[in-house]
Amino acid sequence: MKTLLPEPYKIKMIEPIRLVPAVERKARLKEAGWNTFLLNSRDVYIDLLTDSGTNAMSDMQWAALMVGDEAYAGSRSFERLEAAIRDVYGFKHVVPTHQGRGAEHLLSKSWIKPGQYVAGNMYFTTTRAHIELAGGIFEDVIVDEAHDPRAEAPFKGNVDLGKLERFLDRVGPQKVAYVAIGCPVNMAGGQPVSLENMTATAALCRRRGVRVVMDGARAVENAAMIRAREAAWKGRPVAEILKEMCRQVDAMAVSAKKDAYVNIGGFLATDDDGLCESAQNLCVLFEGLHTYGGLAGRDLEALAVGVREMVQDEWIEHRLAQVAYLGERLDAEGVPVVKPFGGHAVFVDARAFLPHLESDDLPAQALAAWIYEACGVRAMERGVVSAGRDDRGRNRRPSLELVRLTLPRRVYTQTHLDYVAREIGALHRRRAELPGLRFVKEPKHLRFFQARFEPVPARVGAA
Ligand code: PM9
Repeated sequence: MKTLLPEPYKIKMIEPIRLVPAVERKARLKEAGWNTFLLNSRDVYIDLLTDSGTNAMSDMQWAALMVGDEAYAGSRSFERLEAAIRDVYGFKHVVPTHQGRGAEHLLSKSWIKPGQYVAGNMYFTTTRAHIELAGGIFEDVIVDEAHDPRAEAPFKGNVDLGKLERFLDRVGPQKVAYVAIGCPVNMAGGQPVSLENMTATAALCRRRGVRVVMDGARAVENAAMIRAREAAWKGRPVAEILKEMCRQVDAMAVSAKKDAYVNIGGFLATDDDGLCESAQNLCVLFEGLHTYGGLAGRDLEALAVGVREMVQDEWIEHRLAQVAYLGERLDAEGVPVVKPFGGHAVFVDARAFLPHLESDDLPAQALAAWIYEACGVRAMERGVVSAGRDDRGRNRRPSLELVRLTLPRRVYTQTHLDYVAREIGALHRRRAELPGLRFVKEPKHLRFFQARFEPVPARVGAA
């Protein structure tokens, strides 16, 4: 197992955490309806629910908050953000939004006509929800390896060009609003897309007159994986690779709560004047004026600094090394994990962990609950619950049934990761005792956030 190089930072401010006793964890889990999203953070010891908005800002980001220009219109903070995004990503226009789904909303409403398709490399929850709200239909064109947690290809996030071409032939390019490339693919285990594949996808779309959009929430992590895995780009600066990725697409929707180390924010970036005009106009309806998009001036400042910090190679290298370290530790404990490791999280294969459970026993939802109960670590389900129901009301049954252990940036140390691996390893050794769950409350939209569950009675005796 590789050793983890020391963090490229030291800690200046701390926030206490506490492992609540086992009986309390059991009670809190029941109160939360066995949904880790409904736990209170004070009851969580190590919080690996998400890396979204949970990052630690740098001293320079905190300092930047103080110069936030809170003018309603024409704020200097927006100018600084716009300049940072132009420099780092290379797009001409920037429309800020309160977070990523705000940008998805503006994009979907601007470019999707009801009945049109959006083809992409696997769905993401909020992205598909906004495609569908705009009247669009999502079509998955990711490579087959992405659906296999045990396949060890370096770029399991790639678009399958054959699938995309056949799809365009079948429906006709005029029925396709755009092709969306998630870089990397969150729901597939944070798997990256190669630059070769992005370039080929963009060329195919250009030939067929179809626009291409990037989900850039973790584009820097994707760039760092290209640098590590793609021969033509080996060792190149992440900043250079990121710019090249952006050159391939017509627009990019970004949740800035990931790569850019901030706690809130998002934006839409493009060179397309028409999209910019439409998004700016929708922005005033749904987000706020087009120079603040629902954010305070200080948020824009912290983001402007974060955007420049995120492409520094030593930061991103350490992040990827932390994720790989946790993955290798879990692997050594015998815990089935998705490989290769992605950039933001280690994904546990819940079907392989709990082979005695059926899909209707919601193995990943159950495993996330039992991990919390066992050791106070909060994780997230990424399986049948997250996938929701199709337009006929049937449960979608994704090939992957995963529990995500997500690392917030610059928050936890190696000892925290060692604890997580050791405790989940111990849980794995008593996996046969663990029951499944079933829904008792199922909200209509993005059900995984607010659903409530209970243990499957037939198996409760075994727990
Ligand atoms: N991702 C995550 O934890 C937070 C919400 S879902 C639990 O992974 C991608 C690839 C994302 C993403 C959010 C969004 C939406 C878009 N694309 O949460 O609205 O991973 O900022 O971004 C979450 P916002």
